[in-house]
Amino acid sequence: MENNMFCFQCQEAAGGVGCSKVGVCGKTSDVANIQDLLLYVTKGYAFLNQIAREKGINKEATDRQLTENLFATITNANFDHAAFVVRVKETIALRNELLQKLKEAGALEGIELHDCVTWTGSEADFDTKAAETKVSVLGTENEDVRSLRELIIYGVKGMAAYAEHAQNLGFFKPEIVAFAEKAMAATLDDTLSADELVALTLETGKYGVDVMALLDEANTTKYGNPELTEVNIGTRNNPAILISGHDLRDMEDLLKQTEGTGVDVYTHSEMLPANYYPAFKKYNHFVGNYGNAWWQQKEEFASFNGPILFTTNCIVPPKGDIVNRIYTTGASGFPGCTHIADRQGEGMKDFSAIIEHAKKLPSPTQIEEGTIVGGFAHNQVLALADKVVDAVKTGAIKQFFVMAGCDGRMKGRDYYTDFAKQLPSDTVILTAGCAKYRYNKLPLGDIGGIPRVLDAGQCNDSYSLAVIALKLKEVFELNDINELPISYNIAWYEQKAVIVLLALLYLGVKNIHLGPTLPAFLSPNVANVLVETFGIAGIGSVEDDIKTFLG
Ligand code: SF4
Ligand code: SF3
Repeated sequence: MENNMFCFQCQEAAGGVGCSKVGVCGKTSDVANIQDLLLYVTKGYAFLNQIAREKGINKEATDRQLTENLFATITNANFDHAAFVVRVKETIALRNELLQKLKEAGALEGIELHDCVTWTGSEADFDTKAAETKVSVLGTENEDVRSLRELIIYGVKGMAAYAEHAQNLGFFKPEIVAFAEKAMAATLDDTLSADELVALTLETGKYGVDVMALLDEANTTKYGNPELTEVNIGTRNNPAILISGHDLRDMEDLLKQTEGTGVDVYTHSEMLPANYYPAFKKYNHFVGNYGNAWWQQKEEFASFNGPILFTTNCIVPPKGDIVNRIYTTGASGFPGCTHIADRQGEGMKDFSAIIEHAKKLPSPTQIEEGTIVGGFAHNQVLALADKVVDAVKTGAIKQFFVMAGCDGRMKGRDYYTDFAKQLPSDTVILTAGCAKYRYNKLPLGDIGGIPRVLDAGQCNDSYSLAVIALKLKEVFELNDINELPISYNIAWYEQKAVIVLLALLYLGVKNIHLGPTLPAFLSPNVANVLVETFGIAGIGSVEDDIKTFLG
C-alpha cells in the first residue's frame, strides 16, 4: 500500500504503528513530508558542522538553526508548510556554505558524502523530494536500526526544545548542541552496530540531564525559584490574553507589555507553572490559569473569548473563526494564524498586535473557580525536606509516585485519574508536565501539611524530581536510587517525554512504567532491550499496577 507519509513519533501513532495518510494530530501529509525533508537536510548540515567543529571552523551563530529545526518538527508545534519551506531553504544554504568551506580546507577528502549532504533543489522540487521514501523514517530498512535511530532523534528533538528555551534566557552550552549534531550525524552511519546505537541512546539521556539542568538554572536565575503557590483558576471581568506552551521568556515579555493596558493574562496547559515563579507573581494583571491540558483547547479557547498565544506545542489544529484569535511565535506555527516575529538580540518580542486585539474582545467566561496548588520544584521541596524525611521515617508517607509526563486525548488516559484516586492515602504523587491535569484538581488532601500531589512544574522540571530523588538518596544514605520508596509511572505523548525518559534511564532509574501505550517506534527487539536492561514496562489495570508497585 502506498503511503502518503509516515510518522510514528508520538503516542498517537495510528493503530500503534504509524500515521500513513494523515496524522492523528492533524498533520497533513505535505507537512509531514516537508518536516522529513527538513530533518534530512538538517542531518546533512549536522554531519558537516560536526567536522567543522573539530577543525574549529564552525559558526556558532548557526547552532540555533539546528535546535530550531528539530524543535519545529516536534508533535503539535508547527503545522505551517510555508514555514518549513523557509527552514529547508535556510538550512540548505547554510549546509552548502559549510560544504564549500570544508572542501576548500581539504577536510572532506576520502569521505563519501550522503545525499542529504549534497542534495540541492529549488523550492519547486521540495515536495517531490520530501515524498521520497529515503527521506523518511522508512528510509532505514532494518527495523531495529530504524527504531534506535528514531529513539535517538526524538530524544534529541526534546533536548533541542529545552536548549532553545535556555538560550532564549541567555544560557547556552555549546557541548549540548555539539552532541545533538553528533547524534544526528550518527543516524546516517550504517557502520554503527546496535550496541553502539544503544550506547548513544544512553548518552542522549546524559545530555538530557544536562539540558534540563541548564534550563532549570536559566529559569531560576532569571525568575527565582518556584514556590508553593495557590493558583487561581477563576476569571475576572477584563479583556485577557491566554498564553500556552513552555517558553518563559515569552511569558516575561508578554507580562511586561500588558502591564497597565487593562488586559489580563492567564496561562493555559503547560504554561501553568509560570504562576509559581516570584518574578511573574508580582504582576497584578497575571490572574491565574484557565482550563486544562492542551487537548481540551477547542472548548476552552471558545469560552476564553480573548486571543491566545502559543509559544510552543501543543497546538490542536483550530477550525473556523478561532484561527483569527490564535497567535504563534518561536518554533510554533499554524497556517492562517498570526505569527509574532522573533526578538532581535536582547530586545523583547513585539506583542502589541495581540494586546490591541485583546482590548476589542470580551472578558473570559468563567468555567471553574477556586485554586490549585503547585510550585514544588527542588528548592521548595528541599525547604520542606525535614518534614518530608520525618514523614517517611514515621511511615506517614509510605511511597512516592513519580507521575510526570504528558497528557493526551486518548480515552485510556482515564487510567491516570483512577490511579491517583485509588492510591492509598499514605502515598504522594510527584508530578511535572501536562500529565498533572489528570489529577491536580482531585481532592486528594495532604499528609501532615504536605499535599498529596506535588507539582514541580513543566515537563522539563522533571529534572527537579530527579534532584529531589538524589537528595533523598543522600539523606537516607542509600547506594542506589532504586532503593528509595519511589515508583515511576510516567505518561508520555511527544518527544520531550522521550528525553525525560532517557534522562531518567541515564540516572539509573529502573522499572519505569510507561503509558498509556508503548511507543510505536520501539521495534520488538529494542523494546526487549529496554525491558531487560531497565525493567521498563507498560501499564495494565489500575488495581494490578498499584499492587505491583506497592508489592
Ligand atoms: Fe501521527 Fe503523532 Fe506523527 Fe502526528 S506526530 S503524524 S499523530 S505519529
Ligand atoms: Fe504536554 Fe504537549 Fe508533552 Fe511539556 S504540552 S508535556 S504533551
